[in-house]
Amino acid sequence: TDVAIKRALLSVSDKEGVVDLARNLAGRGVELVSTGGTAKAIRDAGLPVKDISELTGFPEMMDGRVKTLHPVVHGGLLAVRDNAEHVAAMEAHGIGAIDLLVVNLYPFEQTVARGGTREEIVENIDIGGPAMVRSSAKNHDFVTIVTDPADYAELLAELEALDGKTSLAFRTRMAGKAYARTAAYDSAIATWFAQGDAYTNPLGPEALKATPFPESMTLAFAKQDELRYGENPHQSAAVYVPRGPSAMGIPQARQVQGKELSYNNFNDADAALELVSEFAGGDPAIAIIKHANPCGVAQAPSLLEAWQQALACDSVSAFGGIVACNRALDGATAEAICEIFTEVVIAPGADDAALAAFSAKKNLRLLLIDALPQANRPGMQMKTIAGGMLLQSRDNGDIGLADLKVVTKRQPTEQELADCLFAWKVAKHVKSNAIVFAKDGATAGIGAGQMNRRDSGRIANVRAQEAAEIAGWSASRTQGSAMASDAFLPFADGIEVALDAGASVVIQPGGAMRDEEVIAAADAAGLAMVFTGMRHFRH
Ligand code: 93A
Repeated sequence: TDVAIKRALLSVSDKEGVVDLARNLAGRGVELVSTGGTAKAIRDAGLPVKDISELTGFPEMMDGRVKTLHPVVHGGLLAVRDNAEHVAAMEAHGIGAIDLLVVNLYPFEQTVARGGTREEIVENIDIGGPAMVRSSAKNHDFVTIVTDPADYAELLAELEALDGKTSLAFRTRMAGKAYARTAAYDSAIATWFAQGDAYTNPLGPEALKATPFPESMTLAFAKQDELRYGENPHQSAAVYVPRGPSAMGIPQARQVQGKELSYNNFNDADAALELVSEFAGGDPAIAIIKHANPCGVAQAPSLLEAWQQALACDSVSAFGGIVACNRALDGATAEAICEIFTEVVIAPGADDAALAAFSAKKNLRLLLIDALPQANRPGMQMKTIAGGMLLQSRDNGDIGLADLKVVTKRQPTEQELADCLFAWKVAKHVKSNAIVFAKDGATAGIGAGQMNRRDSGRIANVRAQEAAEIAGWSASRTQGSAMASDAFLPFADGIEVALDAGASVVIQPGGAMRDEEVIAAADAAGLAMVFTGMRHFRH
């Protein structure tokens, strides 16, 4: 099953290493055939090479769109060498066998990535290349296909070891790789059509609405980094990025210093970044994240105050936390952050004083991004389940003052409404069931991830009391706070949670069967309550 290489066709866009390969092949007495640019490169190196047009009897034409699409090429690649009929057809039509195909495709992905024009992108859809790749890979019993310059060395080692031949094992492996390449290539093309880039795709952004879940999704991502391990040391993990344009996020961040990012760092840093992005363009804001949940969030006139207020919410949990800011870091804030052990800090920039402060903490991972991701951008979220995958559009739901419906007799004050909206933004980023108390632009207590809403409320309350003890405050910051609940309060006892904590106003979606009872309980206690009409489950 070892097959001798007597004739090779080389047609590569990425010319790297092709001349050295050609030299080695020629030295072995392999006849070389090639397309325009590749033939020129080989000829310029003083090596003998035949033009493809000599084989086909046609010039390369139509801007190169038609150069190898010819029976003399595909017959040479597809003919089954030990099939008498195939051999007779080759003889009858003057088709010579091609034993080795070296092809890499027009740089479609790179053309999209560098923001090429629509014409450039379309012209970089390779037709003849993938056709030959697929022909050879199908006929791997006889033909060797190499699509990656990184595999030239192995090909030569194979020829060296097998006296000018390749093994079936090698050809089979390369054939599989070849189909993976053409699949990814077509997927990138399909993704470009589906993404509806307003500038380059004639379908515009409408294309995205038409195909919210492109079939090509699973092939639309490229591996960026292998991680040391996953959520736990016995799990493997990697970071993938879309092959097309993507939102700004942790994979796009520049790591200025610190240890390598772990899987959990990525996950937590993402949660932190998404949360502060809710405050883009607003006053300085900071979020501290632990295990993908915020343990303190604050917005204040200065970043330093925001840090102090966020930390005061739960300084115990903040140890080893992930910190994100909605603006560039300054020296005073950086120094304050350095006072406690912090795993990751992420911000859209840092001044020299901040960089100097962090540099003293060698292990702290500092990530800088060009801009915050847009909180209300469209996008997908995926989760695998046994036997399949769930895809949903991301939770980009956004409400403002105008969306709030006051349902109690007492109208909330302006300050209470501001606290409500702040608590609501944070609750959106807390795992369900989520209860968040907030006052004066800072979280006062956060309860996350409990199986019932009352427990989340209790935990938020206990945390707030502990924070008050640590800070030496006379009362917990939940006194006079807003309580946000990520989903409706199903029973009147939800109001008791608010009262226990001393909250004065409640923000929740509303829409429970017992809304009337819940409203009555709030009225009886003199609480104000607003409905958002929108839920923010997060699991
Ligand atoms: O435009 S094509 O789709 N039509 C073809 O017939 C064809 N044959 C090879 N592109 C075609 N190719 C591609 O040309 C190869 O896949 C390779 O990427 C490139 C090499 O061209 P050159 O040798 O002229 O630089």
